[in-house]
Amino acid sequence: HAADAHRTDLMTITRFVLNEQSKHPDSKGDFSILLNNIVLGCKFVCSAVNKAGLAKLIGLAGDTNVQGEEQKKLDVLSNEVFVKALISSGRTCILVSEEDEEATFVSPPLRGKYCVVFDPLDGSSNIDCGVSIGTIFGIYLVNDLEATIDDALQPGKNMLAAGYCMYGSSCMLVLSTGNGVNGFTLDPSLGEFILTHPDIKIPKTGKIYSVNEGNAKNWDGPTAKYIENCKFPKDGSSPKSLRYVGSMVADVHRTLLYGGIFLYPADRKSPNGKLRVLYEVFPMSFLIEQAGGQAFTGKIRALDLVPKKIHERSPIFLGSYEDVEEIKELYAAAQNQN
Ligand code: P6P
Repeated sequence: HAADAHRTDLMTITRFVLNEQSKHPDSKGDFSILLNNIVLGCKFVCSAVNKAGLAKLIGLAGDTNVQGEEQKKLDVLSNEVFVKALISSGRTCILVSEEDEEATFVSPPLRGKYCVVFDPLDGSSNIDCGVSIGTIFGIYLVNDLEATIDDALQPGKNMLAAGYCMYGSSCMLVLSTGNGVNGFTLDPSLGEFILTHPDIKIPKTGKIYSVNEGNAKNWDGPTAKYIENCKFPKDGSSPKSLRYVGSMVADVHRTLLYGGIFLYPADRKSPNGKLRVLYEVFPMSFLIEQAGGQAFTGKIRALDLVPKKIHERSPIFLGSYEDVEEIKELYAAAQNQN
């Protein structure tokens, strides 16, 4: 009856989070309440994204966000939903969103002890063509509730939890609270995320590299050499395949499940790369490390970075342990030559 038990013993994300909580006897459940509000936000956005084409939500909201990108209605909607869900949880004191130039400070009585950094709808330029997009989030503990912006500028290694929700052919939430990585798939008929990918481990090496080859002329030496090796392996092995969606959640999700490496390097055009430290680089690096992989900035371990600004960017190389090790060696060799 094991198979039946599996089918009828539904491990919902709510149950999973409460099980995690029971491992911390002194916990009062604040973290579980916070996570459940994030899950609620993901369910809402999943529904809105799936209806977008019909609900004419697609199209420009007219405004532009702090990144100077045209803001689409779903961006605005998703951001509002997450900000409200996080504040109403009564467990946050600072919110940093990709969509908001300034951090949001939560005042009493709804103030709590967590800082949440998030991109409510990453990859949103892909909304109109139906490519998978996603929400990315990370959670820090804040010791002094009279929080300042410095409480949001913590190194990624301080994160208590990180995750993403991918809105694609199915809606999948991938989460780590520091004890490995688990994947939950939304069952729309139940309105529940069900554990479908327990204890995800990234393969030690992969046959896929994921980068925007259109930036090749701007790459530095080590990146150019690494990509060259992917295409023309010196050891006579077969070349790697290129897979690049252009939506970070989709590219990282595939890397996590199939192995390989995702790269958004620095280049002459963007010396700090394009991806944002707090709510893209850190959460994805946290997950990849928890799954047994590595995340590297070209100089240091990504999670050791200490951001100075909430919308700071960083180059990122993340994925299978051995693949990232190769590019680390190329950067170290270049460093030694200088
Ligand atoms: P490029 C989407 O706009 C995004 O922020 C990430 O989701 C994605 O990985 C990256 O930008 C794609 O950037 O320059 O390759 O189009």
